[in-house]
Amino acid sequence: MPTDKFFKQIANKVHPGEKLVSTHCSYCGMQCGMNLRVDTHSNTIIGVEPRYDFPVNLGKMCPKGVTAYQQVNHPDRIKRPLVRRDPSLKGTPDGFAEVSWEEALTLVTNKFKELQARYGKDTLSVYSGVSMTNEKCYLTGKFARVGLQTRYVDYNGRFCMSSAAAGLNRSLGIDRGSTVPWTDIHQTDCLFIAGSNAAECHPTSMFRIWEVQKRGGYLIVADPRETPLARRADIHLDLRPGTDLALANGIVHLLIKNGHIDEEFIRNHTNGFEETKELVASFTPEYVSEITGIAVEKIVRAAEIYGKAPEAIVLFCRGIEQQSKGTDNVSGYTNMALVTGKIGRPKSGVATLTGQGNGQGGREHGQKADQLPGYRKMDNPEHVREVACLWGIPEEEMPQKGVSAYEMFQLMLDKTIRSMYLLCSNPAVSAPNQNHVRAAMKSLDFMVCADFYMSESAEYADVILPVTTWAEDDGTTTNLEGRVIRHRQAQEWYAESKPDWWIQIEIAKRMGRGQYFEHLKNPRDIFDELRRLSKGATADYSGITYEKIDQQNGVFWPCTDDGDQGTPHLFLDKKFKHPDGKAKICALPYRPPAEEPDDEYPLRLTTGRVVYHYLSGNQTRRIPFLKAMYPDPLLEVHPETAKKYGLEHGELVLLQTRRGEAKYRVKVIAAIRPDTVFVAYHWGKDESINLLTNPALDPYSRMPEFKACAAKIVKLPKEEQLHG
Ligand SMILES: Nc1nc2c(c(=O)[nH]1)N[C@H]1C(S)=C(S)[C@@H](COP(=O)(O)OP(=O)(O)OC[C@H]3O[C@@H](n4cnc5c(=O)[nH]c(N)nc54)[C@H](O)[C@@H]3O)O[C@H]1N2
Ligand SMILES: Nc1nc2c(c(=O)[nH]1)N[C@H]1C(S)=C(S)[C@@H](COP(=O)(O)OP(=O)(O)OC[C@H]3O[C@@H](n4cnc5c(=O)[nH]c(N)nc54)[C@H](O)[C@@H]3O)O[C@H]1N2
Ligand code: SF4
Ligand SMILES: [Mo]
Repeated sequence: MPTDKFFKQIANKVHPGEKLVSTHCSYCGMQCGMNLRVDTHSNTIIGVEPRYDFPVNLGKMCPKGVTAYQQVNHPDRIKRPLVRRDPSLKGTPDGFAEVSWEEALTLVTNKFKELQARYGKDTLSVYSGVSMTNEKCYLTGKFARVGLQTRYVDYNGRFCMSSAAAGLNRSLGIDRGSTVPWTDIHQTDCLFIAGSNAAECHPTSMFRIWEVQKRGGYLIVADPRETPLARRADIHLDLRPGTDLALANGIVHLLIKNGHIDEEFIRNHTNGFEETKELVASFTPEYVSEITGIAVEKIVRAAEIYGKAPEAIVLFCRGIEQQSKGTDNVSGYTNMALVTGKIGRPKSGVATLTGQGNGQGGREHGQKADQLPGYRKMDNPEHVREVACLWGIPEEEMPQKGVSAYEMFQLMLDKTIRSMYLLCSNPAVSAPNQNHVRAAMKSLDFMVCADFYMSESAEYADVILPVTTWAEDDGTTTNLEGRVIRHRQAQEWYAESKPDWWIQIEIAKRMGRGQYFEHLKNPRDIFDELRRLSKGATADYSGITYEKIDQQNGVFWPCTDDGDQGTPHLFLDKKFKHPDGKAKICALPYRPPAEEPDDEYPLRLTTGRVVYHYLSGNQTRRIPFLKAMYPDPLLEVHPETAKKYGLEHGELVLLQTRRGEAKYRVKVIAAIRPDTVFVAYHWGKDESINLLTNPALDPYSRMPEFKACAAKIVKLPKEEQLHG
């Protein structure tokens, strides 16, 4: 692996006719470094090349990354604001007319004011996402609470990182996704990876993962499917969906039994060991095998390898987090590191693989219903006072905390919420229990959607506001390591589109709240405000500047003053972030998924991703190469199960759960458990697997159970086969 001298930035290098703009991929939390190639005659983006000078990806990119630039000048871009003229066409892309920004913004603010006058301030809601810069995420929280003065703001991270956040906060007292920088990953002796399809979802991590094995280290993977990662693993723990907590407890049981624990570390730096020891006592390999379906020997061997490894990193992802006990799963796997003391030093620790590009930064700056910038809490009066003071609003004007993303849709159905400002998310594909969510959006009195393409959700809007893409604006994101990095504008704002921050400031002004927003003229102003506000808070960015990011190739938070270089490794001083400085080993009783298979719905359905598409698919289903590689969703079924139901590869079938149904073509594949089926969720309308998923929420994180519910396959008559 290269040394620092290779990491020379070549931003804005110009040759006649072409310049390179150093930036980062728009998609996943890896935030791979790349240069956008810009034609200087037309000032348009014409291509991309990976950056070798960014230490995370070292010149590597995945199929989504290398085609991401094709989004920017795509013919499907929305060019001007759209206003719905025909309400009867709600739920379709038709019935809109192009209008000027002035007309659109006047309509939006008049409607907002009218609804608030009739039904109170909280009748408005803001539903956001984190494929946006820190500047935009921060401003969105302020826009909702200060600009629109509503309590109802939440975001798609509820469906993504909320269990990781709740679990890490509970165990370690802080939620910075990774306790180590990514440059540690390949240097460890054992990687224990649970619920991650990294080869498809964080592909540029793979060279580091393989490197561990090349160096003689071990790879252990817990996943109901034999993903590319699992296939190469030394041990594949092929568990039943939704049974992770039993596995985690079982491994901790064995670590204790085999004496692979660090008693001094436990004594000096943790609480909760005795209760946990007692709780896991019954989680013998035999009992765990019964619950999870994993062979006893594999469980025993996995615990032995992790226990004996001098250095080890536990990695987890949505496979364990998107469950109604996702928070417990996170704390359960984190217990492994805490009882062995394999945390708080280089090459050992825990990390969640953050999903969206700014999934880390976006969850720190106050878009969440119960949270304020810097990771401050709304139920802490001191935090509320500090932020109100910094925003310059009277403390009593600070709205109360709201409800989580899925719960907002429930409030729409009962008319508590009558309007939504939606940006950077496509819940008509991504939220669970779609029948309910689509009905909620349809029931709104007035809906605004800010997007650069028409989306399944935008079809429910009354006004669509065209926004710039990631490549047309400056700003920062925080990658899966906790490293704050810079995105740079490579092209002028497309057609009449505007950045999200510009739109929110304009709306705030028209709502009579301009005094709190007018001083913010560009992303840098917003970053400076965010920085100031974060001072002294958990996610402290106060020492981070755009210049320092350039000099250091990114800055890891916390970074508390000008002289601070940032914090790549957390807890080197063994000080965890609970008030007593100790981490919490959690005693977590096992409970099954909210819905278990039965006679009527005998299969376990789990959902996730494929390498070619991103989230709701609204960005990737338009890119010719990606679409060609994976045009439609497929139902993965084990050959034994296919035989049992008489299914052929390629056959169209009906998949049903208690909440809904959809038709899929069968992909017969041995790389899945016979009792489990899998569908990727990147498609909308009738193909959406979220018509079927279970909205059972985790009690702490309010995360829905995307990863486990009961389903059945119904064969379709021959005639339907031909037409489907
Ligand atoms: N190509 C691609 N890459 C992406 C994204 C994308 O949409 N497409 N999205 C990004 C985002 S936002 C996210 S959140 C991440 C998600 O990244 P991942 O979490 O890696 O992706 P998923 O496919 O949702 O699920 C991961 C694995 O969990 C397994 N799994 C299912 N149920 C269980 C279970 O009960 N226990 C365990 N242990 N495993 C289980 C699945 O079989 C799957 O292989 O990816 C990011 N990267
Ligand atoms: N069944 C099932 N469902 C899931 C999951 C699962 O594993 N299984 N995973 C969940 C997870 S982890 C996630 S992260 C969610 C994601 O779900 P969504 O948030 O719905 O996903 P996206 O496709 O990213 O939606 C982003 C939308 O905003 C637009 N957009 C992109 N950038 C910007 C911007 O800067 N500004 C504005 N205004 N718009 C922008 C895009 O065009 C797109 O229409 O899905 C969740 N849903
Ligand atoms: S791994 Fe993630 S950040 Fe890197 S190129 Fe692929 S999608 Fe983009
Ligand atoms: Mo995600």
